Amino acid sequence: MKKDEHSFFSRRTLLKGGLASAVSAGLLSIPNKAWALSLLDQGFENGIRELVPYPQKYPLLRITTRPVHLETPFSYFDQSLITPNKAVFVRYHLANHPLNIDESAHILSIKGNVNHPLKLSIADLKQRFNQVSFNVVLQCAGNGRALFSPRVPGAQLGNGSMACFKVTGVRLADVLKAAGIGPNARQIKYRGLDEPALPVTPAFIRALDIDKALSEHVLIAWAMNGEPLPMLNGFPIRLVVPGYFAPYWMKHLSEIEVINTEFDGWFAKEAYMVPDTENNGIAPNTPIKNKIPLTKLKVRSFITNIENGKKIKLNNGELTLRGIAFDCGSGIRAVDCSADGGKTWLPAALGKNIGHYAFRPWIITLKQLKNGPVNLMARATANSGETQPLEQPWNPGGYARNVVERVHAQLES
Ligand SMILES: Nc1nc2c(c(=O)[nH]1)N[C@H]1C(S)=C(S)[C@@H](COP(=O)(O)O)O[C@H]1N2
Ligand SMILES: [Mo]
Repeated sequence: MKKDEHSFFSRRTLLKGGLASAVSAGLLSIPNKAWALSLLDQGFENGIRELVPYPQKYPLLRITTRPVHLETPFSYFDQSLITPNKAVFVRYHLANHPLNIDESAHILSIKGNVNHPLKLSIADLKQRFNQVSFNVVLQCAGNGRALFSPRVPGAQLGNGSMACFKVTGVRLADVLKAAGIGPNARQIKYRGLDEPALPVTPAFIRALDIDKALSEHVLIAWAMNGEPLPMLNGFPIRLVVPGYFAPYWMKHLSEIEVINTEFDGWFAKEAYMVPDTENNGIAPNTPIKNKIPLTKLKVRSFITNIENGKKIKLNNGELTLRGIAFDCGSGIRAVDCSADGGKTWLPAALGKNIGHYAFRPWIITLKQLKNGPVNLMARATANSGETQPLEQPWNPGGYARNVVERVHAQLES
């Protein structure tokens, strides 16, 4: 892994933020592997989560085997702002996902309410349309689900089902325009190559409103960090919907249909719905009157250099916190930190902006800390004005967690 973790901070930010003290406290010398291994049990009562090897991947934390669901050990988010392809999490709904695809034979068909239905090869996509690249965050809607209280059913994810990487592809809008969208188009309905293992299981088919589909940042992408997509992350092409949760980001994309109605398949009407309340929360065990689809990412931030539940050596009462923040694309305006359970907050210094849809790094050195147990918190505010709640609104799907996370540490001198 590249040792470029701090190239995102200017020298001045580093001096202000106290990188020097982080180095002398030994925080940067922890080898990634050892740290990853110590994360086997992330301490939220889910038992041990093993690191398992898969093709094109570093060992990742196993959530489920069939379908494959793997999380990124949190230490990777402290290593570099860009998640290496081999460390990017993997999530599937259906056990019959493809493991072998002939790129030269892969066809994307555009059909439905269009003037010219298209069948495009990967070569066609690359040749016929303008290529674009930018950095973007991918996050599973259930990221952090295991931390909901009361507990909710579903894959018990820690917070490692997110990643930030550079995508390269063509605009979906350009492809749809080439097909010529007919009148009264409402949505695109789309799928990938995976199939349900049983006939009773609904296929993973998703839909996106036509306005969003035609917006300039939605891509059909074939590359992640300049390399072909790893098989498990959607080879040879996937949809990229910046600022929206991952269920919109169809992997192994094979078919797009322009429709004049609202798609009402299971994965559009039953899954990924949240209560239509101000914060999408509802009291546990109450019926949901109105549901709406979960679309935009909520603002989040994480401390990446302190592991929950660990003993930390202070340096003359000082402790440097580093981390990341992101939102749905307005960008991060501020990150504030607290070491007293939220009574007082201090502003962190923001690092380099590598794109409004990307992770934004931040750093702060807290001073005059005392020995003993401490509750470390980071709270991000987006340019949109949105900020993170101190209590997590509850919803039955365990979706869209964005509470200010608490990292418990034992400070020692
Ligand atoms: N074809 C296909 N695409 C899919 C899914 C899937 O099950 N099949 N799951 C979605 C969900 S919910 C997530 S979290 C992301 C996971 O992307 P990743 O495996 O590249 O991390 O893929 C999305 N796209
Ligand atoms: Mo997901």
